[in-house]
Amino acid sequence: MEFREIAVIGLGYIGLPTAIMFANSGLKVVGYEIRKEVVEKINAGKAHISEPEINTLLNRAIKSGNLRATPNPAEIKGKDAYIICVQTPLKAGGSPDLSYLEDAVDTVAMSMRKGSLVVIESTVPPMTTIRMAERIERIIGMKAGRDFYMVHAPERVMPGRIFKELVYNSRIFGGITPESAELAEELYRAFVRGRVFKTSSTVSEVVKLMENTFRDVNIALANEFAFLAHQYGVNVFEAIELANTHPRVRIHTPGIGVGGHCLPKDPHLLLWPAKEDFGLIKLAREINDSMPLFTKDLLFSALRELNVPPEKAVVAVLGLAYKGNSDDTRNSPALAFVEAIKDDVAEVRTYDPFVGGTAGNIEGALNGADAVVIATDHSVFKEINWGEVGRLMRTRILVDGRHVVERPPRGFLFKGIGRGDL
Ligand code: SAJ
Repeated sequence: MEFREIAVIGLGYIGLPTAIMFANSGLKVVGYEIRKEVVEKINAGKAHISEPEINTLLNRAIKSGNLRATPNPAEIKGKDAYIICVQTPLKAGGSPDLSYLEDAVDTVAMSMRKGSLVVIESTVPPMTTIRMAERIERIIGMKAGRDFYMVHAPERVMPGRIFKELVYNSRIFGGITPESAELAEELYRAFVRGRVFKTSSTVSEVVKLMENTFRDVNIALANEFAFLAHQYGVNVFEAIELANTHPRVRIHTPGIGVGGHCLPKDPHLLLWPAKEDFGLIKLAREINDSMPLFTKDLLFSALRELNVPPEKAVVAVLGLAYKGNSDDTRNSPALAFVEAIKDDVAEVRTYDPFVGGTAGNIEGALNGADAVVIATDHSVFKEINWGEVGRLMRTRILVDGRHVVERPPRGFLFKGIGRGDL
């Protein structure tokens, strides 16, 4: 089938870049987005997410007439393909909230035509794509795999490199039928240069969740190594660097915690439909979620060492984003850390060059402070002249939650996650 006109449902971190790539590859793309303020910004050529190159590429897509956004479902009728990129957050109890996905699938069911290809890019629990195909069958009476095609096509892009990775990363297309996967490859070859692998929709769903669960469990292992390093009096980063000289060892980086919209959530999605599991994946989640409190212990041990009563302490937190050089604070361990200390110290000041904070700059955050805690590995924090800014502080305590500082600056009482050597 020749793909000429498609609709992208949900213009967020993944949907908008994906819609732009298809539009700039020559397809006519209508982006369906329920947030009217987002629709207006996009049609004015202004992206609501920060990603290198996005405004240039968005403007090209809008000016060419190949992309427009709309909140009106009537404008996505009869398309060749529908790409669903909506969020699949967790509910308070840890179970997935698939309501956004179900609403999107219902909208597509009422818009699609015979022969349409429906693609779910969202990260979903295993067996969801099949269930959504059955949902469409019930709504419009067509037969999945015969009258319409359905695929799970997970994304693997890293914020900050989305446009490059959309083109060059390998992709997996999991079809409810082999023909569905073939059609997905034909559609995405409009811009995908990476290798393409085709499989079933359930294998594709499990693969995506395994990728992020693998990462989350390995970060938890690195965090446990850091915990042990404090007891053995070693620098865990030196040990990791040496261990990683082994050709088949790749130990991850310990830190203040695991944030973002993927790793804290995906292990729960992977386990959700399972009747039982061994407990390793859940325990890894608990270890990673405990790291802000581990960092709080480092801070309070430093305050004790210098006889600074916590209730009198002014603490500056540098970094609020969940990862370096990002403005995304979703599930950020830095925010969890601020929450964990704010009722036990006199004052918490925050500064993040990408997010903002209570202080307008580093000096404002550190002036008169007793302690500074690095909670995000923004590159700019690697350039801080601690000799200079230290002079602004009342007491000079530095706690490094993201292995930003290699050598403890003179005149500071330094504590770092995994720095058992100090
Ligand atoms: N982190 C560590 N130690 C590490 C690596 C990361 O503490 O060694 C922390 C980071 O600081 C951050 C969190 O974990 O708080 C997540 O970091 P991340 O680098 O995994 O970033 P994400 O969540 O933006 O991207 C991941 C990526 N998945 C993998 O690398 C397997 C990305 O490719 C996925 O597309 C994305 O999840 C997603 O959308 O699923």
